Amino acid sequence: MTFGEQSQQFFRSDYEKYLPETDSFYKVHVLPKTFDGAKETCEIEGAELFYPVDEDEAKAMITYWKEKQFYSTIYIGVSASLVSDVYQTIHGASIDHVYNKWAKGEPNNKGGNERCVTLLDDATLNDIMCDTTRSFICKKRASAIHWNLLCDLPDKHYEYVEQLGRCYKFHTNPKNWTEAFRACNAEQGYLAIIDSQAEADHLVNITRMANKEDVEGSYLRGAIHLGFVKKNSVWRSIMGRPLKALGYNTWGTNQPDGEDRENCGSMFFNGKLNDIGCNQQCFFICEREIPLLENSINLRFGDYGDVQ
Ligand SMILES: [Ca+2]
Ligand SMILES: [Ca+2]
Ligand SMILES: [Ca+2]
Repeated sequence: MTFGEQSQQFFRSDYEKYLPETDSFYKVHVLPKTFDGAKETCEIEGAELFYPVDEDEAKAMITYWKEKQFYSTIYIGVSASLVSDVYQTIHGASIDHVYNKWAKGEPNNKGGNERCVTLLDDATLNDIMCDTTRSFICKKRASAIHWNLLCDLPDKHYEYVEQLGRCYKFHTNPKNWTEAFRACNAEQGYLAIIDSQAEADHLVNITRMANKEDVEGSYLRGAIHLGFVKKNSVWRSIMGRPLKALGYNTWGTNQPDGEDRENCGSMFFNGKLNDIGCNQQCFFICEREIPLLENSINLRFGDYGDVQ
C-alpha cells in the first residue's frame, strides 16, 4: 500500500471516529457553541457540521457522543436560516431527504424564534433558538479529503517551501488576531512566526501573490496578523520566545507605536513588524512544520490501519 492510498483512511488525529457505512470521520466538540459558532468551527477544521443522513448514522453518533460528553442534545447541520419552517441541511437540501424524525410536538418554532435544529439522545429532533449554545459533531467524508502530501495535512492551500522546510497558507478571509490564532490552530498550523530574513522575504512574497485585491468588508488593508504578542511589556512569539531572541526582529518605521492599544503582532506588506490592536480584522498567514514522516505514518497505521 502506498503512502497516498493510506491517506484515504486518515483525516486528522482528532477525528478519531470512523464509520465504514458512511466512509466518514467524526469529532465531538464538547464545548457548546451557537449554531453559527458550531458551523464555523467545523469549517475551519476543514469539515462540516454533522447532520444524520439516516437513523443508523444518528444512532451511531449518539453512541459516540455519549462516550465523550454528558449533554443530551447536540446541534446538527440543519436550520431554517432563510425562511422560517423551511428546514434545510447546510448543503441546501430539504430535511425531507435526510433523517427527519422530530420529537413529539416539534418543530414548534416557540416564540417564533426557533430556527436551528438539535438532535436529542432519543434520536429525535427539536428546533431551538440559534443563539442557544450546544455541543456538536463535525463530519468529514473520506471522499472529500484532499491530502496535501508535502505538508502532511488535508488542506491543499498549504504550500510547501523547500528552502524553509515548512508550509504556509495565506488567509484572505480577514479575522481579528484571536480568531486568526484559532483558525491556524484548528487547521493544525500556527499563526506564522518569522524566524529569519529568508522567512520574512517569503511571507512578503506570498502576500504579494495572494489573491486579496477584491476582498470586501471592513478590515485593515496593509497588515497581516502574525504569531507574536505583547505579554508583560515584552514582545514574544506565541511559542514563548522573546522576539529579540528570534532571527528576525525588524520593526516598521516608528513601530511599535500603539502602547497599550496594540498588543498583538502583525507585519506590513513589506515584512516589517507592526503592533496592532487585537480586535483589528486583517489577513493572516498560518505556518506548519512538517512532522517527521515516521511519526505521521505511525499515527495513521496505528489508529486506522485496520480500517479498510
Ligand atoms: Ca422546539
Ligand atoms: Ca517560522
Ligand atoms: Ca502599530
